[in-house]
Amino acid sequence: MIDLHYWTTPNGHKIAIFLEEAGLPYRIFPVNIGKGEQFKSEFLAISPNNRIPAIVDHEPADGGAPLAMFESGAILLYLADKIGRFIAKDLRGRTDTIQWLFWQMANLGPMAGQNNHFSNYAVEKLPYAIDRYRNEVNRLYGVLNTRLADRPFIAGDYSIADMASYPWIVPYERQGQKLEDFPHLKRWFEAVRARPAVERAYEKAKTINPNQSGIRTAEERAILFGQTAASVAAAKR
Ligand SMILES: N[C@@H](CCC(=O)N[C@@H](CS)C(=O)NCC(=O)O)C(=O)O
Repeated sequence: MIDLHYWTTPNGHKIAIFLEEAGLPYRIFPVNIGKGEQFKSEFLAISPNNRIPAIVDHEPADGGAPLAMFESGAILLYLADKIGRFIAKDLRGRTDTIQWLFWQMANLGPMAGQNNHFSNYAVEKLPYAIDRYRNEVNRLYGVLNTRLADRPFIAGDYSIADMASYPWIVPYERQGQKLEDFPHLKRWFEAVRARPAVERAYEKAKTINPNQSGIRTAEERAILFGQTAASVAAAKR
């Protein structure tokens, strides 16, 4: 049994998609990040960066105590290795999958996150910041589009690299991007979206958090956008 500590955001969707694809038994522990539940001491004990997602694997391969993990890329890699699926077994295929997984973690996710912040959440509309991140996301969508020109999925076969990137393409409109400009990305996006496991993951999200609008209340904004080291230190006391 896997415990998934989760909220209905792109990084959360990645792991829900994996678990649905894998058919592994799992239970969801919602962590409402708008309400500050990421600062609860039980959650910080498994995710010290106060971010979802995190997992606890109650049956790790070494037969030892339950194993807790945070960081979605590390979790995807761990789970893929655990079941021997969604990552190529040969050296070159495995390396390819891992490098595109890291590409998502270091580029597409953080840049899309900042793009969303400055375009949709920042009270002060800063043209420099908005342009900077929208352009960078546009560049990254272009990188993915080129990558997908001559293969069905990011690392050839469907893999954790696709599960990591897909949730960051879903909000392409909020990202100020047009899928029509990226035909290979669009074809891939539609293929991943049509997978029954992906559909199930997003359906489950709606039951956990019916408010998928992305609109934040003043209370949520204070919790999410005003964090300093003191926020975590205060939570640990
Ligand atoms: N690199 C981390 C990023 C996780 C992350 O940013 N999670 C967001 C939701 S998508 C979160 O938990 N935010 C809570 C907060 O900002 O306090 C990962 O991929 O797991």
